[in-house]
Amino acid sequence: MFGAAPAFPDKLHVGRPNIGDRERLLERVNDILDRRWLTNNGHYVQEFERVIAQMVGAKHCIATCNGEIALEIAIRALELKGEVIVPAFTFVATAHALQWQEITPVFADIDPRTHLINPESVLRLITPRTTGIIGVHVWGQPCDVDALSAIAGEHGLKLLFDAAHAFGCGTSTRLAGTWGEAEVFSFHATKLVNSLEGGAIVTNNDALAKKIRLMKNFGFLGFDNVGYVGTNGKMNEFSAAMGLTSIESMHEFIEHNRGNYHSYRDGLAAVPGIALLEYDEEQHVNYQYVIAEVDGEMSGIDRDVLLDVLWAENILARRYFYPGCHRMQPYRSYFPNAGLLLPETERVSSRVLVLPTGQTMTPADVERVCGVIRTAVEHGSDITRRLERAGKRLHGDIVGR
Ligand code: T4K
Repeated sequence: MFGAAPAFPDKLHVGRPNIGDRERLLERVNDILDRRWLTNNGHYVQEFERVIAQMVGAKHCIATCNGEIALEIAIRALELKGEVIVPAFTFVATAHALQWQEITPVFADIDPRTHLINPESVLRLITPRTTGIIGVHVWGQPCDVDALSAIAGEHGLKLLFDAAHAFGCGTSTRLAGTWGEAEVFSFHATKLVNSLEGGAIVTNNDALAKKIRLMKNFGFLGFDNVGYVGTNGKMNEFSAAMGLTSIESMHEFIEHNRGNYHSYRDGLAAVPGIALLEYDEEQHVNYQYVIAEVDGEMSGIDRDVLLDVLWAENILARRYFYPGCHRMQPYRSYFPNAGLLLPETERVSSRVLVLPTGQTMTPADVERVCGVIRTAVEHGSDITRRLERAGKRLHGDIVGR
């Protein structure tokens, strides 16, 4: 979010929240008000934690106020320091969670096919100062967990996963939630399952879970007894009620997303230079992200021009994770030449366009988006010339970025 929230109800957005059963949610909200227990490890937070732990097969789940704070707490509880290797192609929260604690994020490159951290790139970045690796299950696809675990094991590094996108995702036999020392989910409004704002740390490590639980509650060991430097990372009861209600509709959300993904695939199949990221449908996929890669030469239209066309048509596609964390501050100043070591991140982040999906997108909406893309590609060079003449960047101008 940047500046004031733009309210565009008539527009097709990436990130429009999925809403579960309203009646059920309101019942829970009323119950919370009746109980007069609004936060601090309340009834619904405990239930939310139990449901998640059971679902993903982890021994412990600690709910938090958001995914970023969950990452910070997990990083601190794991005692990471010095340098930690993360992909450059991720939401900036992954890097900031380290930098906020004066740990240097060292940026690894990605596999251009999956957009996931490349273990060979990780290997090349290990130094005596490295203490950990954070793999990110980008778009919900599981990282190459075996390769990352082997590297972490050989070099004595802690392995943490940012599973912000990956709730309900995994391989064919295992959901994200039990890999590495711990995994972190986000339940932000834009995620498949949302608790308005929210996150969770899941782990099988008893001692780590205990420490995280204390850290997210100011370090309190008991009344008037503080044992750690803690923070306030607690989830409130309304968020947990929303999260539980959202989980109950999760399979409907996934089915809806799956339908949208296949409609996009059909609608864009014959468009030159536009390729959708292929999910491995043998795996658990939540289809929360529809990722198009725009090859400007083949399509005759640059990704950013196509984005402008979509915005002009009230289709608010996004360029996640442009321009890559290494090109954002403060990292750009710290590592001005990082791009030289990140060729795939540079290329992928200049081509990716995230298209709207989720419960609010109907088949007709998806067809409309595909139609605009088909027309834009057909008239690519003409549109580019006109936009240049007008000197206007629509999507940038509207949100002020
Ligand atoms: N790690 C990874 C890999 C992540 O992707 C994220 C978050 C995190 C860690 C951190 O987790 P959290 O601390 O957020 O729990 C959005 C989300 O805010 C963010 O959660 C998400 N990743 C990221 C990929 O996307 P912005 O800055 O793009 O948000 P914004 O305000 O521009 O909204 C995105 C779209 O959603 C817009 O089209 C508007 C629409 N929207 C948004 C909200 C909040 C709605 O239609 N309704 C809404 O209520 O970051």
